[in-house]
Amino acid sequence: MTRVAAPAPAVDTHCPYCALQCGMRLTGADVQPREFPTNRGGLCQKGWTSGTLLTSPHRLTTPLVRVAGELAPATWDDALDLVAARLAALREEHGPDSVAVFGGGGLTTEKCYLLGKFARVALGTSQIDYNGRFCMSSAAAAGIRAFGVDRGMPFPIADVAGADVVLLAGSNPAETMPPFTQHVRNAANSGGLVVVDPRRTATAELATLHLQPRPGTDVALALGILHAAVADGHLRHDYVAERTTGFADAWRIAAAWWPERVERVTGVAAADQRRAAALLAGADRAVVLTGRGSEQHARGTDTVGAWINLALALGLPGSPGSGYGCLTGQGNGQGGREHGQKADQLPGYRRIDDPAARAHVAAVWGVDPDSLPGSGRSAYELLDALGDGGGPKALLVFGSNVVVSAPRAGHITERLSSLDFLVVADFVLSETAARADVVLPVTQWAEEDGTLTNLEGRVLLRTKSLDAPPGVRGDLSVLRGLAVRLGQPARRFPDDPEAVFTELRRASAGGPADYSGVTYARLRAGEQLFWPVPAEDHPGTPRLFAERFAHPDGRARFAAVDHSGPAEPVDAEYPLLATTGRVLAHYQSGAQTRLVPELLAAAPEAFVEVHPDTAARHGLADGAPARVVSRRGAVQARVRLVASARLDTVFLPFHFPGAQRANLLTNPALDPTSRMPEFKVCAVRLEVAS
Ligand SMILES: Nc1nc2c(c(=O)[nH]1)N[C@H]1C(S)=C(S)[C@@H](COP(=O)(O)OP(=O)(O)OC[C@H]3O[C@@H](n4cnc5c(=O)[nH]c(N)nc54)[C@H](O)[C@@H]3O)O[C@H]1N2
Ligand SMILES: Nc1nc2c(c(=O)[nH]1)N[C@H]1C(S)=C(S)[C@@H](COP(=O)(O)OP(=O)(O)OC[C@H]3O[C@@H](n4cnc5c(=O)[nH]c(N)nc54)[C@H](O)[C@@H]3O)O[C@H]1N2
Ligand code: SF4
Ligand SMILES: [Mo]
Repeated sequence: MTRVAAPAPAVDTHCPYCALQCGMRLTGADVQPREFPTNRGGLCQKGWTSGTLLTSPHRLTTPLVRVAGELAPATWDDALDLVAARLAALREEHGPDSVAVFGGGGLTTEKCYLLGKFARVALGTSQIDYNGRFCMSSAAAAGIRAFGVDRGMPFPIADVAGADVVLLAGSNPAETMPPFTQHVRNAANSGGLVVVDPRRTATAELATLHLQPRPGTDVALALGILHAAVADGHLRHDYVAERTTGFADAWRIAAAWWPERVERVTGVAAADQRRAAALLAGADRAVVLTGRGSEQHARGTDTVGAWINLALALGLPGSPGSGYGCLTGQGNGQGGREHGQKADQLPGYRRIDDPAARAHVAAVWGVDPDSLPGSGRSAYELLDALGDGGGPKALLVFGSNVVVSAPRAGHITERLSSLDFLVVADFVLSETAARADVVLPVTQWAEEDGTLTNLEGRVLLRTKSLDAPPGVRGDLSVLRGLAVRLGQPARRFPDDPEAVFTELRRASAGGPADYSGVTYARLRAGEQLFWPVPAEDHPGTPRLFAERFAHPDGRARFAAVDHSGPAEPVDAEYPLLATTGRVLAHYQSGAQTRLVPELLAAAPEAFVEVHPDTAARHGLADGAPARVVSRRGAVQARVRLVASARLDTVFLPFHFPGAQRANLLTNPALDPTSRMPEFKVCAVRLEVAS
């Protein structure tokens, strides 16, 4: 008699990729879109094909250990015993900071939390940071400075949909969050979509007004628009007096940036700056949003501060249907930056140097507060210090592919090679995993429960919908297995996601990102919970600033910011600016999406967008292989002629490996506050490739 397998039940869940966290229904590995406020039934190509990797022959199903230079299959016990023994020996010989941990904003909140606890308690190291430092850190720092708290969008996405004017600075959602473009349709239809991008992107094509500044000049542009708004009588005096501080100092600088002067620096016509100011000021409801284009700069915190200043001068933050927000990027970009995988942070968005925070979290963890290490190095500084850089000798990576995604990637790859010991937990053999001494194969999104916090600050439950293949283990179980081998009591490292979340609720209680009232039961019941949720009977906080801002005086702060421009100027040898970013078909380092046949076919290789006149001056035709060279390295990429490009700027996506890595070029100049590297601008020259 043949056995008929019961049909897999359909499970409502969310996409494994970006922070829009589109709602989808999974039946086995089959994906269908579903109605959810962020996607309203839409999905992008990555979402539609996201089931492919679940059954892909490329996924890892057995631990791998390097033997005589080659990765070879091993048992879990052997692999975990080896990792624990090596880490313990290094710690014994060189101290706890000789072992480092690198996390990711794609990990569920439970994983981020347990990873931070594992580093501080099981390893005792201060050396932990994560890829969100490359993503959200400048917006986070600027948000904390201005508003006293960092929640990317402090209002639900419906407020964007309801706004008549939306200004998008350095964000290209038509490629990075396609279903999001529905939410700016109202603004576009009513003549109020303003897009600030050096490239004429698919998003800029939707705009009423496209401002096309020279990369790295957003501060000047925002000052010019602020200047125009004030000069034309649009300053909201009542709001500024009642709800803010610091306008006079900010204005002292903006007063010197009249639009004609700004035009000379940015290339954006003075009339267009005035038009942007008038559009924003004339709207009933206006929203200013920033993306990585404004933020990934050596002055990214100030750049976001300049856009926030504009929003504050017009009275937007905290006013009904209006506001400022940043568009968080990774699936759990928000939750992943709140619960302790950041070098200076403890769960609940607490500071690791705050004695009260240390005491609270240590009590939850059952350890002595004095045993918790202090603050560690930021992501780039950590990677730069590895091995013979004088820092940690071993690195554990969970959820990042730094060989492709870190700035100055050639140098970082060398640092990784100089480590005594590299461990990578992943479900595919990423370029970073391929260099590891031990690779631990883990479960994927659809094979485990876990929570994520989307770009709105809404906590979501992603529910298990199918069993993992034999041989793989969850990240939580890997951490538990290692912790126990390092001498920790097993109960301190639960591997059940709900048990971890229950502990996290207590650890976050009373902190800025308070999740204590969120429960799996409430999430399963479909409650819409935006943090903070300080009690189980608390409805959550969709809009953060309606009454007051999170500073002790309740007021928002203008930032006294001035234009300074990119860290690396152009010169005769490197006369062009290169900027980097994304295309629709690939996600991040491409570790996942390059293994999905439809996506690889849509975008098979690196390219460099060049203005036809610039290309011609370099003897390059459309489709020609080119070399793009910076002070740090050279990239192979095919020329793509783009008539709307700026003459002084080329663009490369960063999704491709090997010699096609855009990050061979990028400048690791760091923002002084956020420690964000300058991914969005460096000086290059173009050459014909042989
Ligand atoms: N398809 C796809 N979608 C993704 C991702 C992905 O890898 N692929 N990743 C997700 C993640 S983690 C993130 S962080 C988001 C990122 O989402 P976005 O911020 O939309 O993405 P980027 O392409 O990095 O940058 C946006 C734009 O910034 C512009 N830009 C460059 N320099 C400047 C500048 O100086 N000023 C201004 N104003 N603009 C500038 C670029 O031309 C680019 O069009 O996307 C998420 N969604
Ligand atoms: N030049 C340039 N560089 C950039 C950027 C840019 O705009 N320009 N953007 C930066 C930004 S915003 C970001 S966010 C970073 C992202 O860059 P990366 O940090 O490299 O991000 P991913 O490529 O998503 O890598 C995630 C890895 O973790 C694995 N993974 C996914 N989920 C899990 C999980 O649950 N557990 C484990 N153990 N592994 C998992 C994936 O298979 C993949 O190999 O890149 C940054 N680099
Ligand atoms: S927009 Fe983001 S969340 Fe939605 S389907 Fe695409 S990658 Fe997934
Ligand atoms: Mo990101």
